[in-house]
Amino acid sequence: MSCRRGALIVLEGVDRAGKTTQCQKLVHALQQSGRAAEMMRFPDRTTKIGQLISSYLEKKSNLEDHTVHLLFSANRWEMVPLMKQKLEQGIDLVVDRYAFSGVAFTSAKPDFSLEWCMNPDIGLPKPDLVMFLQLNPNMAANRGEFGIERYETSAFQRTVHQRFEELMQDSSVNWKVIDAARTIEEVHKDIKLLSEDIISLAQNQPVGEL
Ligand code: T5A
Ligand code: NA
Repeated sequence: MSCRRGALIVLEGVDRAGKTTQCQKLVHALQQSGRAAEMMRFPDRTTKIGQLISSYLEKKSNLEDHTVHLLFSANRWEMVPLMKQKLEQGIDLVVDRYAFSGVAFTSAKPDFSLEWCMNPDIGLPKPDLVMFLQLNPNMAANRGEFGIERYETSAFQRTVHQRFEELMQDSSVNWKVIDAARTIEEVHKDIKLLSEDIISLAQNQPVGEL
């Protein structure tokens, strides 16, 4: 007897849009309704590659721009066996950032094309649903702790937002835009409904590839 696979659900958005808050609430809600749901996040700062990335983000070290892009991608690839295993076991994965952040952030730097940035992530498990938490970068800047890590400037975040807009044109990815300028509970309600819908659809299809 084969168990039905879990769904791969990703939350994306500019910094401080509320992704981590919403991922945690969604995992909790799915668990409450009897699903085996787990959270993952990228970058996963706990691995050796993740530690290099974390030190870079905290501005404790410098890395060449192509190099750090490939490290972010490698940090996803190193989790793929575990992701596939969990999905096959019927566990829903709620993922805080994924390849789309990778592309949006690096391609916001001068002289990086979307195409070059997308290449290393080709073949990753494809999310069944990507919810983009839409928040004006000026509003994001007013939420806690903005400005400490690398990339946390309003000018850079505005460019990142434009890159996400370009990525959302890709109709081969199941994007949903969520207005993140509302209360935590209002945003959660939408995210939960969309997730429940996709969970029942996803279990009848194999996991795709980016
Ligand atoms: N990056 C990432 C790359 O360059 N390439 C890649 O491949 C990847 C994966 C670190 C950086 O790495 C870059 C992108 C990032 O710059 P991170 O570790 O995910 O990424 O970043 P964090 O700093 O942990 O998270 P964010 O800044 O993105 O914040 P979140 O998760 O969007 O927001 P959250 O939930 O932590 O909330 C922020 C604050 O707002 C409040 C919260 O309580 C909190 O104080 N808040 C709300 N306030 C009002 N109304 C609401 N609805 C609210 N929701 C949350
Ligand atoms: Na976060």
